[in-house]
Amino acid sequence: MKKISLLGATGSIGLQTVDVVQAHPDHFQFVAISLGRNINEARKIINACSPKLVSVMSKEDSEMLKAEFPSIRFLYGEEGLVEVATHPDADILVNAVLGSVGLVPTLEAIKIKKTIAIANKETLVTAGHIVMEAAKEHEVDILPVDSEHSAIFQSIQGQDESAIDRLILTASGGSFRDRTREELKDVTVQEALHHPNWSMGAKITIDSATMMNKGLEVIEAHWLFGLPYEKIEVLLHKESIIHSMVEFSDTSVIAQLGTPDMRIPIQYALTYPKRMNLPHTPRLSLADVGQLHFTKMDMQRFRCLAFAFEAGKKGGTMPTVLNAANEEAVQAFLNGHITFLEIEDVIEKAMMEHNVIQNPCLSTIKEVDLEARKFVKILSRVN
Ligand code: MN3
Repeated sequence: MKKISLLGATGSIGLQTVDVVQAHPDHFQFVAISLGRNINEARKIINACSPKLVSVMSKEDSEMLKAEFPSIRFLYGEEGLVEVATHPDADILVNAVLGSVGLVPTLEAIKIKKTIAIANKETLVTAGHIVMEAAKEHEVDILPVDSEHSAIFQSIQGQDESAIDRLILTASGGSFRDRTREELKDVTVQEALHHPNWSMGAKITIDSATMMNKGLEVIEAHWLFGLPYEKIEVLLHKESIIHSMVEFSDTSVIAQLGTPDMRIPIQYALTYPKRMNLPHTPRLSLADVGQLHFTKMDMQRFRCLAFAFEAGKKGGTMPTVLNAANEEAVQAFLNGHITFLEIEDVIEKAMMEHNVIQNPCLSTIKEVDLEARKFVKILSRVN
């Protein structure tokens, strides 16, 4: 029986993690979960999984739930997240929380040698140097949950890692793959929220349409697999069947394929290095798929991807600015304050404005994050 702590239980990855755990009640058990404000969903998960500890965002919600479930311990806020992440009974922490709140709990879990399954992009994008160093120091595995990184991770099992020449991350292209920049000028929030292959939350769906999601994944891949940005490539692959590939020095390429279903990489992180059946996911039929398509990425068309490579190469605090500016810009777009293409403009301006600080500590990262957000808010006429 593997005991699991889960940060971000009611998000898209969180709910699919609950799904995987419920599909294998003899193998997996939740001991602690955290969630934000979705109390109705929380009740369902608590009833189905009976964790020992639940952390929510507000004190009021924690008190209300405590009255309903007296045998369960309830906490709230940042302290609650750390308690969930470091629960003594857990074997593995699944970090599926949105935003930078996942960082400190993850570092605390690493310190007490919990295996980390990471789906929270900000943790590696903003503090990859700190997280990977801590993981090395405490001999902790950081297991990828995102489909691209899981594909790379699966492709390098048993391989000579010193012979890796290139990581090739595939990108579906998001909701606007086939549109020109001219055609992107007036797109609506509704159009942007419609993703052809994956069903995800609003923020990541917009990030897929701008290609920022892939950009953040490039930075994550750099930290997870320790390769320079020159050895990381993105390839447009609209079917989302090949989830990513690795090229070795003898020119061999190993790829991981599968039905686009996030429960596959989530489950692999939970069962690693073993595998288990996944009852409700349809098997991949390449005969039905028929054709797979690949196109070189156009960096002028997808400017956010170019920004991410630039931020990654500049290093230090620049990825924090990229991420914070993007979060605020996406929010401003969703709220109707800026247009779709202005997301790119404000990120570019925020990056131009910033003087990189190399090897930042947590408090510097936090400061830079707040500054970049403030800058974007003013720029996008929110304040
Ligand atoms: Mn992905």
